[in-house]
Amino acid sequence: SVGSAPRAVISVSDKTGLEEVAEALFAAGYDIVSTGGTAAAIQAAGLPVTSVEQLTGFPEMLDGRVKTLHPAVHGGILARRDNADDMDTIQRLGIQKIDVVIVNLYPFRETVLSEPAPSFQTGVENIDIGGPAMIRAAAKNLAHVAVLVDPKDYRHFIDVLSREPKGEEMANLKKQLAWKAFQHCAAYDAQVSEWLWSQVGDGLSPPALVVPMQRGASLRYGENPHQSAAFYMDQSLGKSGKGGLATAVLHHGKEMSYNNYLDAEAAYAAVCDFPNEACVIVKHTNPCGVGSKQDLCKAYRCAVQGDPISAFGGIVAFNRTVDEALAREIREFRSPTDGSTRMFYEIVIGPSYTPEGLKILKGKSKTLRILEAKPRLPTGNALRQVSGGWLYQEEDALTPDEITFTIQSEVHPTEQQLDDLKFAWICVKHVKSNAIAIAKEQRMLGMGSGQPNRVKSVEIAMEKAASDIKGAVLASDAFFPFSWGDAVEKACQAGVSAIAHPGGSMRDQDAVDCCNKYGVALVTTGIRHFRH
Ligand code: 93A
Repeated sequence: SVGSAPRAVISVSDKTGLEEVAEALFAAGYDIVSTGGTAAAIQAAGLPVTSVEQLTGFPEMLDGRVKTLHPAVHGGILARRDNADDMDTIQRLGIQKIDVVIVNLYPFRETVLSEPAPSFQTGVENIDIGGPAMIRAAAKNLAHVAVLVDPKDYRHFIDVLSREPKGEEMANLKKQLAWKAFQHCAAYDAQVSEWLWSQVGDGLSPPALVVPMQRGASLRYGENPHQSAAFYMDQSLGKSGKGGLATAVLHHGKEMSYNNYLDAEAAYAAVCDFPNEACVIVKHTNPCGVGSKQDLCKAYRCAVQGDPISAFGGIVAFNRTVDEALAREIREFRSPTDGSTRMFYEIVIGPSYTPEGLKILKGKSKTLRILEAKPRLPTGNALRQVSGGWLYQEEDALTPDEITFTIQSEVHPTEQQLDDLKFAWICVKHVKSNAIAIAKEQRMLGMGSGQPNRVKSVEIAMEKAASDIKGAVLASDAFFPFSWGDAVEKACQAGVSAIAHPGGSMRDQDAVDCCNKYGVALVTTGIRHFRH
């Protein structure tokens, strides 16, 4: 029968606020049509409700797969009120128009993420079909139909409905509800697609629209125990063989923590920047030991000796295969400051292990995490969060090969010094600003990081380099604002033989004059490596 009262269809899995909105619609003179569970809840609240079966003349069937998928529902939603043909058609077919659609979908995401993981079939059955069809139909007919997908919007809708049910405010609200409705369906479909992908894998050509983030393992906690955390995998990178931590294999040890991921990333990014065999040891995302030697065992020893106290409990990264000899070295090496204690590490990470090497490393400790990761390639993109948004930048992917080291001083650096400057330049790129690295013979002797004033970073780096500083080189991630009596002169007086900085300061000439006075070589790179 074609009644004259306005009509609302309500079909919700999340029944929050249901009673309130149904009551308000009833008070405004609406007939309410509902699916099984929703109708039962409305009835229980003491309100009259028509079941969707009564409306369609069909029972809910196929275990509820087909409930609302019927012309009596969709014709009623989609008919254009200002189109005479549409109105004649539905009248002839005995279909009554539907003015309000309140739908939220099967809790797909909650279901597939619940523990223990549900079966594949359960996941599939939780894909809502009829709900999105109604939401999309109502949103398309936004000129005439209001569609609500979020209980948080009920209150506002009820207010506008009671104030001016057919006025301009309601017309605007319908349009806003429509965009939200499509957003709701799009997010829902993305979740379904992601889950299916995780179940069946890919193998097809990538879809035009890539949903990049895949929630991976939950982590025990974040930077601190009171912060919850998770790893999100970038599908486009992880599966394309570009490597990175998402696809790294954990051969042994405790599960990876949030801080482990951060530190492993810092260590691996740094070590993969070195063209020759290298070892980088990281503590709190800063390289504290770096060595590059043809013999990887030597590189490792140099890295530890650079700062054994900091290296203790650190992350050790290599850019070449970890073999038996190296594994033995890592297992046995004793702290140079305290010969009776073997070094302890959180993680060893490298591109590959020989079977023997892996076996020996596993014997070092039960907890040592042994990670195998494909050599890290620049991801191109770097995202960081600030309140209210995201900051995007291209990753700093420049290596010394792509940088011109221009000599500014009277004294020219020797080949060896230039090699060491390039080595120090890679180190400094991976140290937090203000960053200073002091190096000699392809090993880092000291670094200063994260100081708000550059001269302090220089002092810390010099203190760590101690007496080895004579003849060493120094790199600075940004130019020296002052030289005389400041960073540059202090380094010269301490015995540094060559210095690299980007240049670009108003007082660049002071740095040149100062180095000339002390007979130190000075080069500029024209490239800055801030790392905030
Ligand atoms: O299985 S469905 O895809 N087939 C349908 O025709 C259908 N119509 C509504 N799921 C369908 N719904 C969904 O049922 C709604 O999206 C809502 O989430 C749920 C409400 O069911 P109940 O009222 O029985 O709790």
